[in-house]
Amino acid sequence: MKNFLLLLVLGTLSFGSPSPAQQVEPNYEESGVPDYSLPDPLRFEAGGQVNHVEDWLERRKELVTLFEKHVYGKSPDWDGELHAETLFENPNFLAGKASRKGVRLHLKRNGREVFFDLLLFYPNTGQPVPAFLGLNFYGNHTLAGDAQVPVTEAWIRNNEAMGSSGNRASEVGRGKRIPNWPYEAIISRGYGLVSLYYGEVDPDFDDGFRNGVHALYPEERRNEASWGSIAGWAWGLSRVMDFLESESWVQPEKVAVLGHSRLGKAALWAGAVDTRFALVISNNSGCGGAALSRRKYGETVARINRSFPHWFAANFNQYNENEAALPIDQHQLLALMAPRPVYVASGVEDRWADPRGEFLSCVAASPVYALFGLQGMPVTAQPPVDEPEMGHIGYHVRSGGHGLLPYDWEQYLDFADLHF
Ligand code: GTR
Repeated sequence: MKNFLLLLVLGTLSFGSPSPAQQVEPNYEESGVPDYSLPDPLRFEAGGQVNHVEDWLERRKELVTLFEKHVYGKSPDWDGELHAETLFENPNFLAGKASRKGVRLHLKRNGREVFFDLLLFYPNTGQPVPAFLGLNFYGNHTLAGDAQVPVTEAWIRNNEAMGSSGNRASEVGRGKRIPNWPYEAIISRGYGLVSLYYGEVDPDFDDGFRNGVHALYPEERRNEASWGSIAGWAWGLSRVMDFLESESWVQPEKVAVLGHSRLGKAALWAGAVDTRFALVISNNSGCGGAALSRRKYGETVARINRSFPHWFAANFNQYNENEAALPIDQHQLLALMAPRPVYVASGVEDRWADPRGEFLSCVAASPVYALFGLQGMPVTAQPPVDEPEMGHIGYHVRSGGHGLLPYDWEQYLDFADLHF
């Protein structure tokens, strides 16, 4: 009898039916997209229409609070000390056309310290210039062909091509990401570029939020709406902005924040909570970024929460297989940029990120721009491949797959020219 019971228990454990999310294959068919209706960005939770910009500013606060509570988690206010240490400086970069420097930002709070390294490039025009700011995936040395930029010592994802193993980076990755960060082209167009390694801001693994910038707030009692890693990366971008406000080469009122993929999600959240970012760019950010969650196309809320439990607030799990219950959807995240320009880019083969859902999000955010008398997304039908559309919301679907490519940068530079 005992053995029989044991077998029964084991049987339930090993042969128990998988949860619905494990069974479901990602949907890549338009016909498989459920019927859905999107929450209205211009309607207060209690009802009542947003008719004026003043109403929107109230509604905006309500939306930020909803995204904090249900999606990204609430980041703490920064009440520590920021100290910038110059690591190296080369005023004769690119045959004297530009400067490049390395700066270590030390964040100190209540006896604790976290630091991350910035790599800055800017044209030697003698005038302050606009700039792009973005987190990178594999360390600042991947944006440099020479040894002046040290290899990051922080935790890193293992990747053979980038030469990282045992969660440590190596010289193998040096310069490998220059094509994704074409600083020469950016500089020749009159812009600066600031990049930093995201793993120095918050290592990308589930450690119970003890390391990275979370470690600066040990007194924080975590709850279902506490900040996850995406919010941590976004918070780090705001600290870089604090620093840039004191830099003489840059026009701090013309800083565009940009990110690819998970870092595109972080760039959007940074732009939503910190209005100092004058322009916001999402490159292939997909689920939890620019794509509409309710479409359940490609990556879904359930998939992303199970694969990356540390990215979002714990509350976001309530919406696994339950997107219709979300009080927000991602078009409202784009709307939080208004009236500032925002650009969303997809890759046509990057179906996991739902290119069409990213485009529809731009369309559904546009009424908020209209409230400001601005044109958001100029078209309502998804433009053909490699034909960008630029209103105050920009969009393109590029040929090819998931990646931050020179083609994407050309559009971002044009979009910045248009608006700066
Ligand atoms: C994927 C994840 C996406 C995207 C991507 C990336 O594994 O499912 O949401 O963020 O990683 O960051 O490259």
